[in-house]
Amino acid sequence: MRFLHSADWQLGMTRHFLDEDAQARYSQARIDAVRTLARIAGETECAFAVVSGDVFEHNQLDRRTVARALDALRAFTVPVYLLPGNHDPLDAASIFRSAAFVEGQPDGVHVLTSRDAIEVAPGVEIVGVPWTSKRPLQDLVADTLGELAAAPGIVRVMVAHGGVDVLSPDAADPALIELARVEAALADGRIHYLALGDRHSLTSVGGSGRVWYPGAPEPTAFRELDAGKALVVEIDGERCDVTPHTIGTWRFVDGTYQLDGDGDLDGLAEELDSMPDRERTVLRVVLRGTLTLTQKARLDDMMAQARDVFAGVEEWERHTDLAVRPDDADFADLDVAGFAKDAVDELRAAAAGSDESAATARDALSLLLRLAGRRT
Ligand SMILES: [Mn+2]
Repeated sequence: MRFLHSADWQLGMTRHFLDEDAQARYSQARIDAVRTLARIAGETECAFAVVSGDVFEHNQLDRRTVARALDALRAFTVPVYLLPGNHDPLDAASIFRSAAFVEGQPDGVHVLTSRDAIEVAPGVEIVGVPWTSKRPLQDLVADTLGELAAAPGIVRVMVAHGGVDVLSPDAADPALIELARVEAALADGRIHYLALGDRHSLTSVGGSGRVWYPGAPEPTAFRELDAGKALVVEIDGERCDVTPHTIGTWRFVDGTYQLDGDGDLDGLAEELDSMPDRERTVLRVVLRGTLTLTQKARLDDMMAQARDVFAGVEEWERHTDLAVRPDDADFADLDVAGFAKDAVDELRAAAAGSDESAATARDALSLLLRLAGRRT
């Protein structure tokens, strides 16, 4: 018995560091990911697919986003079971009850609206644990396990959402899933797999090999460790084999660069040029070191060019520590005269200080050098 386990699609998500054009490509990639999941479910001969919560970014999305999601879901040739999570809880305003969803819902797409066991194939049951609010006040998985009895001959997959106590630093959260209870239920045969969602990084929880977060199918943030995957789970008697498949096409890349001269800038330029899939890569850079004004102008040019080709380039201000030191050589062959030369001399005098106006003067000189076309 084989099935596909995905989660955390969060369709409709926007990212502040993407411009309009990159955001459109990112949204499309996330819809395409749904079709990739459908293809993999077919190719690996899965009996069904589960999405363990947070299918949608929130409950108030425009009709078009819902319609496009449902259109992509039509690509599945096996039944798909969607679980409401904390982003899209099954409350009064649930997106799963919206006209856009209900009118467009394909036949094979089901929403897990209750904790009742559903027979999805001969001898196979799903037990969903839907979120009905954004902040449950108890461990919903423990509650549901308490209502279950082992059913000999039935393979049971529980589909749930949220943090697990052994991984969460926030012990005060009453909704945390207690892993010990889950492992007891696996041991006595009440369930055979717990399909979780919420963490965007692929994660196996505990020692059973039967409790997994597949992670988001496309990465959504820099801190994620192993996003862009989905799982094909095969349960056969005592065996449970879990195989990750790569779905995602976008990358979030962190880089820290020590820049103390032209050699370091050459290295940075080479690294940016050799990165693959730049139009689908969001870069976050931490810049450290000391550059002359001319070198800073060259760096600004490089970053401007990178912004043109990468999906996004963020300078991580909080960790950036880049000093700019005007150097006589910066101005040696700057060909200005008259009032322009007077302005340069005034700015150079102002730039020597350490206050805010000195920083402004250095920025102005750096821009002047850039505009004057200096490169070395
Ligand atoms: Mn979540």
